[in-house]
Amino acid sequence: MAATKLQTSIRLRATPYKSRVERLGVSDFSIVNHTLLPKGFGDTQQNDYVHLKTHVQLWDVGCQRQVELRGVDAAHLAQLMTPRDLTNGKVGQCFYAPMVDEFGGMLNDPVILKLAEDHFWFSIADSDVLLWAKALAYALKLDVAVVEPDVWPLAVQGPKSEDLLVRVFGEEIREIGFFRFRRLPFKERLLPVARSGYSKQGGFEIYLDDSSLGEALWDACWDAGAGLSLRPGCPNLIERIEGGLVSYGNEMTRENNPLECGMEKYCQLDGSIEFIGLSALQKIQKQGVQQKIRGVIFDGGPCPPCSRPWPLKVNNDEVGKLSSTIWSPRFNANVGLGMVSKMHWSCGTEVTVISEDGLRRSGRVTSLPMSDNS
Ligand code: THG
Repeated sequence: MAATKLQTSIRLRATPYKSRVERLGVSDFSIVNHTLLPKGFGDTQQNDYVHLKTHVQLWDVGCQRQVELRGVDAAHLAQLMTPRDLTNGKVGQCFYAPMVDEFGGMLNDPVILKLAEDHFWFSIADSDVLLWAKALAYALKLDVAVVEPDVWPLAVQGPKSEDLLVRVFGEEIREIGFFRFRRLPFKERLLPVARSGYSKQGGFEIYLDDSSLGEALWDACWDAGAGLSLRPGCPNLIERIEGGLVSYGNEMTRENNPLECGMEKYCQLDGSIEFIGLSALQKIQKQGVQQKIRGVIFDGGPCPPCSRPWPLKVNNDEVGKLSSTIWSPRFNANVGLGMVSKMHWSCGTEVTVISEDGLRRSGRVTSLPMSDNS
């Protein structure tokens, strides 16, 4: 069967880096937040994985759109939308934070940037946070502007990221702490540059706030890569699964609560802060959750990435589902992420994975991130 192509349109938004990723041979796209996300440059996930862990990559993650809250009530609205305690946060900090609805169901898992006491960006995963935030601001008559600004993150990931960005922004790059950002000059602008990103290999995210400078920013980073084996890249499925980085819409949806998703540490449930979903989450915490996200390492030869959930079985009983899967060179086995029920979530539990090619593969439950003795 011939491969079908995705037909683009204005509604499926391009990022300011599109001409550059096309020139570098992008071979696959996905859509996140109604925006194109490059998913490959013709090489295998396995080769991209080795490169990411050894060198440095430039990722067009413009699809990580921002929802901006600005005004007197911005801090209040930000706190209403997440169980994570933002009250002692400093300007220049980033917070990985679950967002939940009134039932405690996951709405998103953004990185929140505190730009000023009255100014926040929610750098979102794939759901329409803008509409939820606008509705809350309107219904609660809050004094806050809720907009999607002209901001397009560009990620630099891998062990040589710091050396690369020192060439673009200077030595100050080395002083940025994990999940902190500084505003650094680029072409008459001051761009927030954070030590963060959707990999565990170290790196930075540059929040370009003027799409007309997209090509110039890409080129400045690209040209700085001489001698560093820089390649274009994208979030790598193998590295993400091994690192236990969960993906909204895959590992979790509105059907799940943050306590099932390994986010207890980002949930302040003692009543000291008020947010939408507090009483629901307190009740869930009291009852205890019945499932949690776990890793699974399983055999049976290289499996395809899953396009629907794969059942996990113990003695023919379904005990969970894998929502992301791929072959891992590091473990010389397949790796996956998914919800596993309470009776079977302890590490080392043996499970059978039913992959969509019909095979029954034997595996075991692991903690996250996966470690070499997993
Ligand atoms: N960067 C930015 N925006 C994003 C993502 C990103 N939006 C969408 C998506 N990724 C959101 N999901 C995540 C998931 C995990 C992390 C970041 C965003 C992450 N987690 C750290 C970890 O697991 O090691 C924990 C960080 C902490 O504890 O503070 O980095 O990647 N801008």
